Amino acid sequence: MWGYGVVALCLLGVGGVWGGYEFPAEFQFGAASAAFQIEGAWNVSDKTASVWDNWLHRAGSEFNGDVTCNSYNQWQEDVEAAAALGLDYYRFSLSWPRLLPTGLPNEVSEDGVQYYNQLIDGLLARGIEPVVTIYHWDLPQNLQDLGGWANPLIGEWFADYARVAYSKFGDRVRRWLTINEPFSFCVAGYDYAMHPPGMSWAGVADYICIKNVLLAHARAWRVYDEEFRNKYHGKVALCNHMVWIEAEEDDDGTAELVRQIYVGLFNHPIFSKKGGWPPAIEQIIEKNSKEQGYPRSRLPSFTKDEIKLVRGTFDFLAMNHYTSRVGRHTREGESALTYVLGLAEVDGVLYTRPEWRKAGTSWFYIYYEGMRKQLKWLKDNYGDVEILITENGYGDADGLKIQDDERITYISEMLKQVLLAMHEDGVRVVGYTVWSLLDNLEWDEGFTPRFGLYQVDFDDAALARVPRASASYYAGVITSRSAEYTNTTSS
Ligand code: GBH
Repeated sequence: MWGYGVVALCLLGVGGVWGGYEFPAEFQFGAASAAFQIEGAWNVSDKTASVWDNWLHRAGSEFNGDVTCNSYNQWQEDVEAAAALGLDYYRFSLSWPRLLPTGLPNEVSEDGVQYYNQLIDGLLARGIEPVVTIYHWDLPQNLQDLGGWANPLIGEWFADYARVAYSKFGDRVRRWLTINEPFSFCVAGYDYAMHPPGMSWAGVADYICIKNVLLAHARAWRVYDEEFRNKYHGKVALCNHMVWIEAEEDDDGTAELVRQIYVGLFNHPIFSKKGGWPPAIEQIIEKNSKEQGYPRSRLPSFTKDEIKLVRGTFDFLAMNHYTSRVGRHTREGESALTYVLGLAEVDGVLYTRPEWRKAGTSWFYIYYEGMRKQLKWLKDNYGDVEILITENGYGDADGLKIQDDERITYISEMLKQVLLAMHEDGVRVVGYTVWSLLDNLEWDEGFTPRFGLYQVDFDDAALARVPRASASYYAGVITSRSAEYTNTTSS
């Protein structure tokens, strides 16, 4: 089907090394946001505090989410911005404490429901599909006080919350993401205290969090499957962050072990035929734990029933991808530099190559080929699954800036890698989502990193959404089905 376009472009010599492939007509383009990062209105009506409200209200924090983009009141401007791009879908998240003030479903906030009803209906009226993340990190503080993601009951609490979301919005929402990036909150929240709840207990607390997330996702997927699928015919998936782990030439197998930790822990239990933890990692952590004097593995095991509960709980695979690292074994005299999610289990270190340019946030190094390699790895490990790229985008620290050529280059190069993965590696990618529609509150990094296709000046009370050059580039991608970017505007 793509053949004609490819041949034509090659004859014209436009293709370059990436082949000049085009996106098929059914491929979809979207943009994303998350409730805490854009809504503001943190205490209106019956909404209670989330862990992020409280985390950024602590003494010494120079910013908070009280207003941010004020999307709670200015959501119509977000819909207009999405419509101006010609998006097929807009991915946003529901705020748990806005919908369920106690965290539990005994009370459902009418104002909360009305807010999301308006947004969903507003999108549909402009022909934009709402793709809804049920949980994007803003846990009700009430539930955190009971242990949050470390309390095994969170699986029931989350499934109850998901049931409310499906029953209120499932008539109009056909694609659901249960939980956004457990890697991020289980690691930044439990390994090194950069996110709430602010623990630093790598190798114990992070693993408990991950196991509970998998069970919570699985229960929520099964609620949809058993109670809503026949009526609404929608799709549900867990949404995972994936850092591509590149191997050195003399790699001794460590890089693949790190992949099985960074991506495998979150995906193997769901997508592999057998289910459960990646076997190699499970064995290594059990052995390490026993040698360290623990009575059993620090990686909590799954019972047979839990393996069955989690296995197969997907309708597609949702991947957020931004950046890559090289992973290798520590060298003689070098101690493990980081103990971040299990690296120490395999004596691994991560670093970046000098040619991988750093973008505008601490963790963001650019390696375009990582996108293609990560997609291919997913196919090799989990088979021919439908993949939706639920986030990719470019964060700069350049302040207000309309002519954002670096962002355009990044998106364009990443889209070329997606096309290569689809055409040359046969990976079934069905859509691509830019993070983010708007500049917003970048969690612990405040308002400095900017990811928006639309600029927002947070010092201006109007909080106008102003399209950047990347917005018109992306609108062009959507109509032309091509990733090509010709820089004609700047010198
Ligand atoms: C995603 O996180 C999030 O889903 C989204 O909300 C966010 O705004 C967007 O991407 C852009 O960042 O210890 O230095 O790694 C991307 C992955 C994982 C990057 C957590 C920041 C914590 C700081 N993030 N990580 S660090």
